[in-house]
Amino acid sequence: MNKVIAAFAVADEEPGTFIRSEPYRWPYDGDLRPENTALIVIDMQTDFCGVGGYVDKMGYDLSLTQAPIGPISQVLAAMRARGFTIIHTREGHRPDLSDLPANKQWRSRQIGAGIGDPGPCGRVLVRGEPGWEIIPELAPHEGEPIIDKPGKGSFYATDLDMILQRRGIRNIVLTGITTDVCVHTTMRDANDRGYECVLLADCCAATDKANHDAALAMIKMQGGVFGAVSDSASLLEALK
Ligand code: C5J
Repeated sequence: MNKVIAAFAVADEEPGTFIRSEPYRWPYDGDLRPENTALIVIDMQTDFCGVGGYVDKMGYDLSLTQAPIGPISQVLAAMRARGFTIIHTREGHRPDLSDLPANKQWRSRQIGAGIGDPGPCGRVLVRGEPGWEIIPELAPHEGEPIIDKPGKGSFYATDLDMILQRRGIRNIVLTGITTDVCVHTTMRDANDRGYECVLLADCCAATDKANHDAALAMIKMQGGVFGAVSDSASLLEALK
């Protein structure tokens, strides 16, 4: 990580718990506790990182979207052990496709991965199909909410905001795939809703490395226009 700000130089002077991140140490006020902070793991489904899934059918390099699996596992274990709220999301559509916009289906067919069409992992991005399942390595534990979303953002047409509000969550740690699409859409929306967000760079990936890098750069503009960017090692260090 370049240009790490002097997070720990002032950490002794200001009370609180902070994660080393850019462009500011996160959260902004040091109020980081299991009671007010959630980890969201976005769309770690076979369709986005497994052989025969949606991303594979589109012809993208699966090693990119598989890379965050290890770092997310570590963060999940550490945050679970400390009692943080853990939330998983899945992108997918009803089997009758009544929640699939016609233009989304049309575009997916142009690139050879028609949503709702049969594929090696069942019907592409359809709820209940093998490809739609969260990968076993990151399987949700009993009691961890799973948000089923028809779109890219995790708030649109879901009860995510209600669940976060009921639990008193105000900080969100974002992980998952893909950085530039579902993770970014969720982060932008969460930021507008007043949540304090950090994205863990090595716990996210895009189908194109340049898009991943650009998505990180966008967050860091304007003093952290959508929040901050950190990584798994910095989070684990702060939780020690
Ligand atoms: C995409 C996602 N990329 N989970 N979905 O279509 O980012």
